[in-house]
Amino acid sequence: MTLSLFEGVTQRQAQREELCPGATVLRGFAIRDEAAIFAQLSNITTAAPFRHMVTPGGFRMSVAITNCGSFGWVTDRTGYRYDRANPENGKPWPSMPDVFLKLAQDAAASVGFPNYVPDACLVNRYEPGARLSLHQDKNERDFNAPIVSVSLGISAVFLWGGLRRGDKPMRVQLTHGDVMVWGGPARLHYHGVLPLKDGYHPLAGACRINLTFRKAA
Ligand code: MD3
Ligand code: FE
Repeated sequence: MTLSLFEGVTQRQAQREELCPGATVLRGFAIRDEAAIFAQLSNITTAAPFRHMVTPGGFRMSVAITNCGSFGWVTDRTGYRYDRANPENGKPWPSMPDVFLKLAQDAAASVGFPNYVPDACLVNRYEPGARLSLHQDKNERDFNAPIVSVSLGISAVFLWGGLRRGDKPMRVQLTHGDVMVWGGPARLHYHGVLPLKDGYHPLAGACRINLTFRKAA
């Protein structure tokens, strides 16, 4: 059966959820590129393997990370920052694949952020038990640019808080292919991820991968 134009439109709207002004979930938006994304991830992680970085407080992050793009997010005992070089080998991060850039730009444009040019893509890998405690992303120079995040692999529960750490967060299930755009008034909200449960995804295996696109410089 073919959908009428009206049904097609309603269906498209239903896949978009606004968590609050400036924060929108686009359900399944990345499915169209899933094969190309995993092919590129394999190249990226061969050149710049995932590793567990240490926070300024001396804790090993349960989430393993790597980056692509002109800048990569790094942490060590001296602090959090964006760096052009991978501290592991001193080399520049792998460049941002066209399919990543196009996906991030299309997602941003579809919720009202045209001309988005991210220069950093942080790749997070969660294995069962890995979590991200509530935090704000404020190492970027320009808070006017949105952040775009792409969830892949096993589903996770995302915590979406307010502007103060103590604001009670809402829980949002994020599944493979979901893309979120965070900008404007949502840009500095606290957020985190609950410990990942066991699971399996045919493309990602027993983990969750999250890409976050940022304008760092
Ligand atoms: C809301 N990553 O890398 S993505 C992070 O699922 C991070 O790996 C989580 O938080 C993850 O910093 C969440 C969604 C996300 C990313 C950045 C944001 C939400 C955000 C920045 C500002 C507000
Ligand atoms: Fe974050």
